[in-house]
Amino acid sequence: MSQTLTIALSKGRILDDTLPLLKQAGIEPVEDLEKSRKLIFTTSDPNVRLLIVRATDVPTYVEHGAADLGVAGKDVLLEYGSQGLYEPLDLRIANCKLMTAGPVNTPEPKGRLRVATKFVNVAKRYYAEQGRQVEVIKLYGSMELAPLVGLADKIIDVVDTGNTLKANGLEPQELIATISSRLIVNKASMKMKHARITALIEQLGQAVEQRAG
Ligand code: PRT
Ligand code: MG
Repeated sequence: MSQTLTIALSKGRILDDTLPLLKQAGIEPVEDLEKSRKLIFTTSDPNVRLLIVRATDVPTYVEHGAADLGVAGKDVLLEYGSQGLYEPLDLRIANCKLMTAGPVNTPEPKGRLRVATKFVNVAKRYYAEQGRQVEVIKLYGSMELAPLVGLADKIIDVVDTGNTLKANGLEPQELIATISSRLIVNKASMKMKHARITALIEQLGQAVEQRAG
């Protein structure tokens, strides 16, 4: 049986920060991924290929076994629900915080809170735990706009420097979760390709430790 591995990644910060870790594990793409429009890439290891997918689609590819492994933000995993996946390693990259945010110096509305976010499941769970009645409004991006035009009272989004919030007159409020990217593994692959995958997890774990200094 072949021990070919397929790894799903998204372009941008996750790719930028994952490539050095993969390199230490002996896996390097044979061409420049950021410059290419291709979506499947061979690597220096003839038994490893990389798939480029949207960040939010990584868990889907891995859960269904179209990829054996993937790298996804914990925010994406909290929203997707990770019971169908293994999450063996915190890569400690693409760090940020999942937060509520609202207009600066604005009191909470009296009635039901309206919250705009792409993290609908996270939002419902978060406010349900607090026993707060909310209307969750699904958006796909540019969440910061929603409170400015009266679509919502607050947003839930990932925050890094906070500059995007600030530029839109918003302030970070409640911390929902501290976020980093995780290695995720398909459950069947973990059984069928156990030796190869555990070896890779071990190598990546060492690369993470070295990077952390
Ligand atoms: O961009 P696309 O719609 O394809 O998907 P995506 O936004 O989910 O992907 P990508 O590549 O932008 O993010 C991948 C992962 O990086 C996320 O799932 C997070 O786990 C993590 N991450 C780390 C971030 C940020 N930092 C971050 N700052 N993801 C998004 N942002 C956004 C933030 O929402 C804000 O709009 O970047 C903007 C700038 O942030 P500030 O606070 O520094 O201004
Ligand atoms: Mg983005």
